[in-house]
Amino acid sequence: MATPMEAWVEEAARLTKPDQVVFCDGSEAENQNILQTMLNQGDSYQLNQKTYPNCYLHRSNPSDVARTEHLTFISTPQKDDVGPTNNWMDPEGAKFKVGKLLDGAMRGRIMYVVPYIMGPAGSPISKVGVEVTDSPYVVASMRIMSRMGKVATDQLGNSSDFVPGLHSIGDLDPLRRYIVHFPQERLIWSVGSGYGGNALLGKKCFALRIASYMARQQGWMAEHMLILGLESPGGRVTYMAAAFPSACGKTNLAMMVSSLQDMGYKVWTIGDDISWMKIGPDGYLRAINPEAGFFGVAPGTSMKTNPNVMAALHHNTIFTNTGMTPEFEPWWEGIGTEPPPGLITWRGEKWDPSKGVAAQPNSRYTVPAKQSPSIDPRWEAPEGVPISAFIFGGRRARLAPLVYESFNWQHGVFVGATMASETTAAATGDVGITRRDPMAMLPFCGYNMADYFQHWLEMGKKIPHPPKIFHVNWFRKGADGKFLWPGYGENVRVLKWILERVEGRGSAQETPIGYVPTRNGLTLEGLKIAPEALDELFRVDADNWATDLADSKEFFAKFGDRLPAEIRKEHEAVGKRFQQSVPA
Ligand code: GTP
Ligand code: SPV
Ligand code: MN
Repeated sequence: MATPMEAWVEEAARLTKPDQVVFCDGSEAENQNILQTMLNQGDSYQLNQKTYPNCYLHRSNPSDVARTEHLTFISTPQKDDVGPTNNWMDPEGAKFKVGKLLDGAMRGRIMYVVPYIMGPAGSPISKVGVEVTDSPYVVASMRIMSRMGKVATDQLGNSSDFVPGLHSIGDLDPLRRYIVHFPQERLIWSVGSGYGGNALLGKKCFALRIASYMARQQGWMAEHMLILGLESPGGRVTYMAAAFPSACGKTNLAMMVSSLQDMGYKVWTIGDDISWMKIGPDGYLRAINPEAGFFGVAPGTSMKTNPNVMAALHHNTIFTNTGMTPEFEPWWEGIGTEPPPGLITWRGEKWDPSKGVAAQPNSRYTVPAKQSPSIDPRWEAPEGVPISAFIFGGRRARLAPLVYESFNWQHGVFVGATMASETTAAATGDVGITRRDPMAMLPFCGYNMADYFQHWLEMGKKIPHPPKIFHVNWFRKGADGKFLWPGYGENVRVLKWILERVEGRGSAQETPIGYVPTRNGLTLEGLKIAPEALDELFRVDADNWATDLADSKEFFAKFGDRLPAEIRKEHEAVGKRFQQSVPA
């Protein structure tokens, strides 16, 4: 008798008609084979094996370098169940339309079957997925990003409890590219892209879109959040999870080298992108990182900004769309060295400064998490780590202060729901446009966001020791257009204040938007920053906030009656607090 997994694989093969089906076991020998196939396809290069052992560069199709949100769909019978922020297709129509593109898509190709676990093997919070794909690059990447192969097949056994994902690169034509989720069937279909979140189906498709839908049904949370541990003097570690939109600093915060190390503050990494959380027997929200690797933004990564990841990247790493030096080493803008003579761009051309950047702005590295010197000894703890603080944030050049604390859970949910950020290169489309992005989940919530806010409100009532909720902004700019805050390793100063607030210490002053640190609340020793810059960093400008409240009101109106009354109440309350506060 075929197992449920084998039966589904057979069905997928009947549709896509590959020449051959290969079940992956995750072994090193198999990996070397897959990497060789990648090299044979001509879009990948072996990097310098002396300085970058077992490292590769992959170039994706130039039309396929980021998530494509306008081609990403949630497919449910009722359109209203996906809400105004998701693209919708009816399941029958989607199966027909995308089915036609998948029909025979793997002719002449190998179909790899990739069983994988999201989360540590054996953890009660982990889940199994099975991706079939015709891309060896996807197989090699999934091997780094998840627990892949035999370990997953063993965990699954004869069970039908897995999320199937059917992926084919198709012909890579954006006109025939679709990423479709069927949350009721817990099924993913992706065709026409070989890049990141479009193709590594365990990541955004399963661990966020499908998992967020399951989490609401089952009373847990699947969030676009990093998880870090802040060690304080004496060695105690306090865990925090932070949601920032794509390319807004999650990886960098999770892996930072603290500038307050001498004072005894150090940051440990659990995860850099996704958090799955369940209420533990101790009444705390327990978080695991469902991933096993980091798929991080390369440009801007250097020994100065993120030495931990730089140390991790020198072996067993796949680089995607970075530049390459004549010594076969990866190179990108902001790596900390001058562009060397003979530099090759991500498109494979000789670099010429007049023609722009050498590395694609969304070029990335794929590296095993355990290679980071900052990896937390508890990063694979099956029960997860207890979360004491949630941190929301984004790129707000003018509005949000460096940090503020919400008054309570309900207000904190409102703070998350009113998040907005300037768009980045992580998705196709314009860069630098401010858009609403609640909880950094706008592109990743697998159902109606009004129901998602309701789920957050309900979780707050159920968690005996709920995390305190904060908001940060590393990206505020001065009149000269430059960032006011040095960011990166200096962000630990903000984490330290957050820790103090969690512990009931830390000095703060009340403003209409929440508690902001007092001038001596934030540890500034050893930091060169002008007092005027600090004034601007903490300024809560009533006019700017009025404009933003009008904008979020318009955004919330899209949800109609489905929007929870609590969100509307909090919206009115902050407006009132501004009216009552005496202008400075
Ligand atoms: P995804 O992987 O797309 O979800 O992104 P992410 O949220 O992990 O963002 P990441 O840490 O990769 O940072 C994205 C960009 O922001 C990089 O170019 C970083 O150099 C830059 N960045 C990160 N942290 C800071 C900071 O504190 N200050 C400033 N100015 N830039 C930062
Ligand atoms: C993001 O865009 O938030 C990422 C990269 O983490 S991707 O895997 O492409 O979604
Ligand atoms: Mn992300």
